[in-house]
Amino acid sequence: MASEDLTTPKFVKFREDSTGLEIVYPAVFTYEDFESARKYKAKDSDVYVCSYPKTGTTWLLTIAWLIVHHGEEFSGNYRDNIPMLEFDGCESTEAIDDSKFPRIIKTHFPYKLVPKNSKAKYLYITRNPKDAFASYYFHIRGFRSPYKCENPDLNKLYELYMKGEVEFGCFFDHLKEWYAHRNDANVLFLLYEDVKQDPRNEVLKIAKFLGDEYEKKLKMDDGKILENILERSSFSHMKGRNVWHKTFRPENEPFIRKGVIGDWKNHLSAEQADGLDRALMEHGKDNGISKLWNKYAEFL
Ligand code: PPS
Repeated sequence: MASEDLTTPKFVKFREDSTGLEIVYPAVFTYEDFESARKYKAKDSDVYVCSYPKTGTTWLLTIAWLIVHHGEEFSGNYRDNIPMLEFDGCESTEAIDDSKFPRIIKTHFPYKLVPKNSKAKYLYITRNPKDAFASYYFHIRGFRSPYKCENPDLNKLYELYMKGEVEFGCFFDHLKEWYAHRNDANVLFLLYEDVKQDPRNEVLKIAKFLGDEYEKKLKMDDGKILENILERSSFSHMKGRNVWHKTFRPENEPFIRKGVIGDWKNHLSAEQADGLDRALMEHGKDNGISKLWNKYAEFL
């Protein structure tokens, strides 16, 4: 019997019969997980944090949580407070109390699969694909069992990534779909790099988008709430909290890992970096996504 390849992560593809829509999940998930997520009905008050994997989701979730809770952190594990729709499903998402504060929901679903409500708010964050890919490699090193991959190989992962044969499909398709909705009244489109460069400005922008009441609150009391939010969403503070998937990952593979712009230079070959640059240009020909990171050219 051929021995199992433990260097390549494994995925499963699901197809929804009623719509024909397809989605790729890490290998351990089932069609029932997907089906359950698709049953969730978006509420007026919901705040969605939407993204392709490894683009700053957890950071944006933390910022959104802090804004909505006036600077107070959640207690306990983060996924007990913030459901991930596609993995936790409808029931667990509905079980999160939203009687006092809006429910904050994490999702990597592409635009067409996210539950829609014209009153709900949708934050989308993206990050340059070279850093997103490098971060994804470390993600799989930390979560080996969901991908049935004991010894992930960066080169093999790169091949799958370039073909879009990884969870939630192709980075560029995901970005293009959401980018087309960047000017919708209830969508705020953000760059990881902008949050990194000027967190104060981006936090204020997010608060204003979530509602005037949040923006006003941030400025009250000599800006004390704003300062708390900036401190509690900083990389060093978040890294120090033992609330991120604490039971799953080995000590030496932290989920809050490095948090910088340009770390891909330490991990990707010149060919791999070129390949991702060219893919961005190709996919961005007619829509503007290829220019998103022009102002960060010195780092990228
Ligand atoms: S996931 O698994 O898809 O939800 O991952 P995601 O949260 O989208 O991305 C993880 C990367 O974001 C970095 N991160 C941060 N960077 C800067 N500041 C803060 N506060 C912060 N919090 C998380 C995290 O370290 C991952 O990036 P890398 O490059 O791997 O360090």
